[in-house]
Amino acid sequence: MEPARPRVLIVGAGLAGLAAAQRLLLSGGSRRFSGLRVLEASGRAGGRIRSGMFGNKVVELGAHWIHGPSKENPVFQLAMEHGLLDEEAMSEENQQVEAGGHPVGPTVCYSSQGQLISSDIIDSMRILFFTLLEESREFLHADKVPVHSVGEYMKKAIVQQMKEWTDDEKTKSLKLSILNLYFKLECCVSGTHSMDLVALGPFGEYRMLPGLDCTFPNGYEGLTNCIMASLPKGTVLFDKPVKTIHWGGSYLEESTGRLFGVQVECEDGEKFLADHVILTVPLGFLKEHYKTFFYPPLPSQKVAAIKNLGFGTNNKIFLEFEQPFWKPDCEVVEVVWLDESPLAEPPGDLKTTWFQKIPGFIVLHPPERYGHVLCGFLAGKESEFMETLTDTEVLTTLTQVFRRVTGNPQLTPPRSTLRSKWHSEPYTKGSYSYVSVDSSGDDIDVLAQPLPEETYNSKTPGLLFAGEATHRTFYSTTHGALLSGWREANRLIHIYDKSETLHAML
Ligand code: 6YU
Repeated sequence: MEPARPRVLIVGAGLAGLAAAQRLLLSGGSRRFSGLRVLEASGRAGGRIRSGMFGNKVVELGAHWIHGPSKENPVFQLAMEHGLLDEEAMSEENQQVEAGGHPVGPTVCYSSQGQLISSDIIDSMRILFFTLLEESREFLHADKVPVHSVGEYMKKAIVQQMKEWTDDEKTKSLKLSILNLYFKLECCVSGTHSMDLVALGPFGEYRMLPGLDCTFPNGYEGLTNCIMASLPKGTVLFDKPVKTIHWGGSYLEESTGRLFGVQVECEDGEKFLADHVILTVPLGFLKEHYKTFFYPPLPSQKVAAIKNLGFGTNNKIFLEFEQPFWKPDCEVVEVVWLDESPLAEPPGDLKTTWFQKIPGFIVLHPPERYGHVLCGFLAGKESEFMETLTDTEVLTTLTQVFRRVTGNPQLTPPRSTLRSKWHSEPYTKGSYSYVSVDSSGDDIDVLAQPLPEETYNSKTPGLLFAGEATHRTFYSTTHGALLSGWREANRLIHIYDKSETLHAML
């Protein structure tokens, strides 16, 4: 008799979950796997890929760029196949650019005292910062690290560098303030409150692909929409938050008489049985719920990985102006807060200083598409605090900032604003993962390890883990999420390929 087709459930309809579903279906679809369903807590697909309307413009509240859009990047490949990118982004020339994850266009840099800062001093500090950051990636295979964190390493190196500075005190102080701006920027890139929390040893494990980071002219969500459209109708069940996953047991389905290894219980009480569950919920959600989300509880190593890996907040604030106060070719508006320094304690009172953590605002181009829109980035505790404010409070505060830094007290306030609030999202609880000082790349592998753990006579894994935080070298990115979904789908396909071959031989 032919064995019953395995039943697979996926939890989460972000890129990892959708990619896993699509791959399983392409591998033989319903002929091979029965009852494939994706349970999604929210009312939409895409997860942290989230394009939204700002007036009549499409903007990204989540993922912004394809990082390293070139041959090896599967998000880039898919986006090209579906015709979602513009000509320039797809050009061979763009694919070969080695920007090291930090492309820079024409920038205007204001000081908090209302002066423009000269591009010479900005450039020299930018070069210093990114040289030191690159050096921080060189400890991957070192036997010992000099300090625990990227932040500590860079600050020590800056202290050394300062010994060679012959400038007057005012210039030295300005240089430190500029370096502090880049620390804040790097907090946004790494999704952390402070670079002192980012582990030095594994920092070089994150892989940067070549290519000039590009965006989706009609929204990143076009990508997840294409995958959604390829799935049979009804595959994704929306507004189905999962409450508990009972794994490692044996559950009888009365209607079929079949036994299943996993039972998934939703918040609304509905229960689903499956042979395999691919879990793609964000690490932020796991950190908050791991104690009650799994029965039996997870093995201690898995719990340690969940607790120790980093998951921070990075938010965006979009501001639309009637008229730009920046020049037409300007791509970034930066603000340097004088008297701040990476070597000093950051300002303590979130209420009165949260906005000083914003390193800058990118200008959305082209203006024919976006009008005059700035997008500010803000990471860490200040970002989480910002989520608690009203739109009016944010808009009023940022108007004061722009008036102060441009020295124009009449500057017209932005006419509207739109923000992300990723820390307050109950099914995300932050933005993306990083390898914290309490963890290492091995924790990412532990997080990705299916359960029950493989032993020579174990059953096939009931519970599989995907999502950006499970990809050892591309964590925190959309391509990491996509590859992790494919990885877990392939794991199941491979298991059944082997057992089908065995079956045919008998
Ligand atoms: C990228 C970029 N980018 C900015 C901002 C954010 C992110 N990323 P999902 O969360 O998508 O899906 C899980 C689903 O599960 C979700 O739908 C939930 O509702 C659901 N769920 C949860 N609980 C559930 C339950 N109980 N029951 C049922 N369902 C449940 N990535 O490539 N380029 O520009 C940015 C950026 C503000 C928030 C980003 C970017 C990250 C990606 O968005 C993210 O990795 C993937 O979308 C995650 O997909 P997923 O499927 O795993 O989860 C050296 C070194 C440094 C390392 N970092 C450098 C890289 C920097 C990263 N770049 C970030 C920058 C920006 C601006």
